[in-house]
Amino acid sequence: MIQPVQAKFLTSAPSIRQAPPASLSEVAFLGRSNVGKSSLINALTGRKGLAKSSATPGKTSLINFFDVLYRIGEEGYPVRFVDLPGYGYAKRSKRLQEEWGRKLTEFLAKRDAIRVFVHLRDARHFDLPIDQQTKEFLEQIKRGDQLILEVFTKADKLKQRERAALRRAYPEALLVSATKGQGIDALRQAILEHLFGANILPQSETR
Ligand SMILES: Nc1nc2c(ncn2[C@@H]2O[C@H](COP(=O)(O)OP(=O)(O)O)[C@@H](O)[C@H]2O)c(=O)[nH]1
Ligand SMILES: [Mg+2]
Repeated sequence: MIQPVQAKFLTSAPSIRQAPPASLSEVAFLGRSNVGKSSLINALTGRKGLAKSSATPGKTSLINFFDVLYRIGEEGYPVRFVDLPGYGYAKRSKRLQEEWGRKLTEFLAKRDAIRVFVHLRDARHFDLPIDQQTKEFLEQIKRGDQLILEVFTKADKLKQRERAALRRAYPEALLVSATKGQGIDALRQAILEHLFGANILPQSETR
């Protein structure tokens, strides 16, 4: 069992220059505005109000950092989660969208501490060009010690038939629901195994 034992908000930064020193391995959560980034961080840490979730898209323009501690057996595993501003919010002015896009790509490409990119897409609209472009961008900048995890959110909104179709189209991707808890353990496991090695869990517990 992977257990979240501690999770706290560290700080917010408007850009990479104001970001805190990189003292821990970082897990960057990115996706379209309203895809469910904050809700997923709350589910992964078991702390409902940790990252501010909102029904109004396009609100967060800050990069938010959270320090999280997981425990497996007697061992502790510290990580830093980074909640990034959402992209693709149509109601924002073009100039603002471009400015946020630049800020985001700069952070993703230059923040050395990032070891995992968690790329979120809405399970109901999983083939949007902007998400495809983001995926290609991540693949271009990815270093050898970095991992891209493709995650589809809001799985609870899919019918069984749609879920099966999504799994066929993206057999490697993880399907999660922050509200129902589906896929949360599997995502914790994928993140920690990349950061700390595939043998952190007892054999009997691996997927
Ligand atoms: N049904 C369902 N709704 C979700 C899920 N995750 C997030 N939401 C809702 O989607 C909206 C945006 O979520 P939020 O986490 O703020 O997205 P963010 O903008 O990417 O940080 C909120 O109204 C959430 O309640 C999920 O797994 N299932
Ligand atoms: Mg958010």
